[in-house]
Amino acid sequence: MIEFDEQNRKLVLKLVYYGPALSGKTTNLLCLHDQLVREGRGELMMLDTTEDRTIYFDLLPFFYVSPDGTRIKLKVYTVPGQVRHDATRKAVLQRADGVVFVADSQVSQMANNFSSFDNLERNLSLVGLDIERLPLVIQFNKRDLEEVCPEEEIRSAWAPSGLPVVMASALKGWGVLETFGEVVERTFDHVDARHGLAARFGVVREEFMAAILRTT
Ligand SMILES: Nc1nc2c(ncn2[C@@H]2O[C@H](COP(=O)(O)OP(=O)(O)OP(=O)(O)O)[C@@H](O)[C@H]2O)c(=O)[nH]1
Ligand SMILES: [Mg+2]
Repeated sequence: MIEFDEQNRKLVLKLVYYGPALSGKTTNLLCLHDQLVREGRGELMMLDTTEDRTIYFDLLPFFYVSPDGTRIKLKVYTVPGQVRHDATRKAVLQRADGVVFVADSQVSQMANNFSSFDNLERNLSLVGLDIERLPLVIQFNKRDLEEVCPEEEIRSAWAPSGLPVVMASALKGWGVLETFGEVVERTFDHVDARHGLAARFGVVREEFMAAILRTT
């Protein structure tokens, strides 16, 4: 849920990268950190990571100041995917304004993707968020690998959900910006429709998107 400070014209939006263990959530943030310009982008904080596994969360902040001085902070988190860290996942998911579900495209990982998505649905409802209304983007990562589920199969399986599905390789650096752009755009529109970002705060969507997505 968006944090407002109307008097100081400051808002904070929270985005969460969710998904099974080792699907590439942290790699997505590393890639965003590399590809997006330094100006407006904070440093990537990797909290309590052992052997490349996220134990608590990773956080990458972005800052935007509109021409008339409204400040928007975008906090991008990842959750730990390992099954045993469910309490942490739930804590990180609280008050999310938008979610990216990072699935692992490998055929061998399809069951893990399903159970992680079930876990997302359950945790969203436990923290009082409605999956039907929350901005949600699906990413199928690791497309560079051999044994992956065919794209057409994935697209037809997800078509009934109406959710955007992006193919990616966070390791190679493609599909990551597209995924991020989709979730930022949807989140902006969702918050704008409910709270009037444009009308109340004078924030112009195109300017905001262009500033956030500037690449090096
Ligand atoms: N081939 C390939 N490997 C990837 C890709 N993305 C991530 N990986 C690798 O997969 C492993 C796990 O990546 P992470 O980004 O740490 O995964 P995670 O989802 O953050 O994992 P947890 O923090 O344990 O939930 C690492 O060895 C990455 O280099 C990809 O697109 N292709
Ligand atoms: Mg991680």
